[in-house]
Formats: sequence, structure tokens, C-alpha cells
Amino acid sequence: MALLGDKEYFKGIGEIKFEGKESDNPLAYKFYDPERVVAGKTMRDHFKFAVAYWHTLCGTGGDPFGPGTKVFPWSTASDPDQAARDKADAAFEFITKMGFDYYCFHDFDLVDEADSLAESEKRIERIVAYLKEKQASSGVKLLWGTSNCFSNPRYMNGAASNPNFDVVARAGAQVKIALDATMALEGENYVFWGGREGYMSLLNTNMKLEQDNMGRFLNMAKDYARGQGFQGTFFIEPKPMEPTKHQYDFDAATSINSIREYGLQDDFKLNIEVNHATLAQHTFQHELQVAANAGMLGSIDANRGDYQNGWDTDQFPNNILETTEAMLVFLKSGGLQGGGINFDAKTRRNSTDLEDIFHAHIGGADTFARALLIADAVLEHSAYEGLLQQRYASFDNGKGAQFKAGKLRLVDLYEHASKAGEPAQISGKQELFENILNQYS
Ligand code: XLS
Ligand code: NI
Ligand code: NI
Repeated sequence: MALLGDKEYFKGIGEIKFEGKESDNPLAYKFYDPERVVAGKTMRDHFKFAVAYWHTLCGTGGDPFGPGTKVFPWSTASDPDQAARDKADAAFEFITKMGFDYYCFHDFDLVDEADSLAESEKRIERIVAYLKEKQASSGVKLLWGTSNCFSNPRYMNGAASNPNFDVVARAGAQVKIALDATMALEGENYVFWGGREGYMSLLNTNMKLEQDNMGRFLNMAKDYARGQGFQGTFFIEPKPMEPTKHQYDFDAATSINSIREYGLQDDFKLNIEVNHATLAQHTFQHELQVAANAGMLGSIDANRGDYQNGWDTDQFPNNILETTEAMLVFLKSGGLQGGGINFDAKTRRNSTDLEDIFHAHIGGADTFARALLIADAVLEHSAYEGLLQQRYASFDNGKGAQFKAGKLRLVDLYEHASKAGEPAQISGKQELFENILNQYS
């Protein structure tokens, strides 16, 4: 068996290089210049761009109204191990041609699930050995692994939150195997996205027991991995709905509460996804800020939603303003803790050329790079920071500073207000703030 594939899947496409804004080459970066230093770090290190195995290598475009449209040349082998190796070859060819350093996977993105747990585990062990070789020869690393505990019909009532203990245990076995795979590949983090951890109707749901069970389950997973020497970070990926009516990890604030309630705050942070934020009726910027405030801004799943509809469309990022607002939070909070920027995004069902996958990732990387440059310029050169400071200047000295330091009582506020009279009207200047972002875009 040849260990490393020698077949080229993306023929005619070489390594994607930075050529700058004036280049007309559709297969070149216009803004993402990996070695360019911005705010003290290279773009490569700021972002740690990752390819999502499930969308880019597995997703053929099926939707509730029709089957997949994409014919992937790496998906022709009937033997599951061979198909898995072909897919890995395509993945690593793509990642290295993009000049990215990372990838992310679910267990059964790597290889099809078998009929039994034991055979599934063996299949995963075999493809992990192969991936290990591919990582070593390419330098590509695993940003995070996760387990798909939502597609198989056995999880229709949830995984860790399932009302049947046998299913909870089965999910535990699957997570153990996925953790083993992640650790064998020196994955830097591990993600929990609770696909079906929620309810379809509260009428048949013991919410308290389900949530407590999830808390127990996450603690068990954490204890197991730590016991095996795993030093990476665990991430919860909030999402409010879809596929369930209500998911327990609804948004950043809800997830932070669970993390603290179940005593996971030393090991868990958040993986914030753009389209999940907007489904929760928040902005991406808001979710990042909530995570950063809690010291839990761990990683990002990059994509975008659609303003006209209400589901997880997972389009590639191309909204400069949305991403710039996000990069302001990103830069001010010191970046991501442990994670990176994973393109959890898919090309449209009718984008059927292999080169579309390149255009999509190039556009995503350029959007983040351009937004980072704008945000950095706004913070370094514009009046933005000064205006923001000015807005809170009343807490810098006098009674305001004492209040901020926790040194006043309610009666002190009473006395201050009695002497000061009616507070002056101070404008929030929102339009001016917005204009500054425009000016630097
Ligand atoms: C689905 C999620 C999923 C997670 C990983 O909406 O974004 O792709 O990132 O399970
Ligand atoms: Ni995601
Ligand atoms: Ni998603």
C-alpha cells in the first residue's frame, strides 16, 4: 500500500500566492499576505486559517429539495479505507495549495461510519495513521477535532442530552474515539457543537436533567482527555436552533453560563460562528465581545448568513464591514485563545467547478485580511479610540473613579446627584463612529 497519494486532484491550479490588490489573477490573494506583520504578528499567526473537512471535502451540495450536484474525483472508491485515503490526499493537496496551516474534522468526515462501533474505531485508527504521515510530510496541523453526534438516526433525540442512557453512553464512546484521534494527531483543540442537544418540544422534555447530563458528559470528556495528557482547549460552539427547535448552547452568554455552572471554566472556551450569531439575533461582533469579556474567545468558525432568510446558509465570508467590526474586537482582546479561523462554509449548490472551492477560500482569507488591516488602521490612526475613551471619561477621576473602584455606597450616589443637579446631555456620536469605519475601509 502506497502510504502517501501521488494523484493530483486540483490539476492546473498551483500554490495560491499574494499578488496584491491590483492583481487580476482570480487565483491569487489580494489582501492576505501571510508574512505581513499587523499589530505585531504575521497574518498567518493572527488567523491560523483552517479548512473544514466536512464542507470542502465531503459536502456535495445536497439540500432538502434535491441531491448533491458536485462530483468529487476523490469520492469514487468503493472501499471505505481507500475512499478515506483519497479524500485525505485531496484535502492535503488543497490545504497546501492554499498555503494554509490547519484543518478541522468530525470523526466521520474522515471515513464512513461502519456497522459496528468496533469496526468504526478501527477505520478511524487506520485513517489517523495515514493522516499522521500526511501531517508530517506537509507541516499541516490539526486545529481541532470533533465528533459528529447528530447525523446518525440514533441521535435523533440528542446525544449527551438523550433521554435514553444507552444513547448517552454510545455518544460517550464516540467522543472517546474522536478524542483519541484528535490527540494522536496532536490536535490543538477539541470542539463540542451540540447538534441535537436541545429539544423539539418542551412537552416531552426534562430540560433540567438533560442539561445536567450534558454538564456531566462534558466533565467526563474533559477528565478523560486531560488524563491522557491533552493540553489543548475545549470549545463549545454556540448555535440557537437548527436542527433542533432550541439548542441548549443558544449563544455565547448562555454557553458561558453553562460552562461556569458545570465547573468547566478552566478548560473550556467558545468557538464563535458568524452565521450562528446572526441566527441568535446577534451580530458576530456582539458574540465575540461577549466571549472576550469572559476571557473565553477561543476560536472562530468563519462564514456568513443571508439577511433575507433564517437558516445556517454557511456562505463564505465577504462582508467587509461585518468582518471589520469583528476584527476590532479581535485586535482589542488580543486575538484568539488557542484557536484559529476555520472556514466552516460551503460553496453554493450550483458552484460546481473544483476551482470554485479555491475562489471561496481565497475570498474568505482576503475578507479577513482586509478587515484586519482596516481595524488596525482605525485603532492606530483614527480618532476612534480617543472618542471611545472620552465617552467614559467620567469614570477616570473623582467620584466616578471611586465608583469604578467599588468604593461608593448608594448614599454616596445620592449625595453626588443632589449636588451635581441635572446631568448634562452628552451625544453618543454613533454616526461619527460609523463614518470612521467607512473612512478607513
Ligand atoms: C453546524 C456547525 C458544525 C460545527 C462542528 O452548524 O457549525 O459544523 O462547526 O460540528
Ligand atoms: Ni461550525
Ligand atoms: Ni454552523
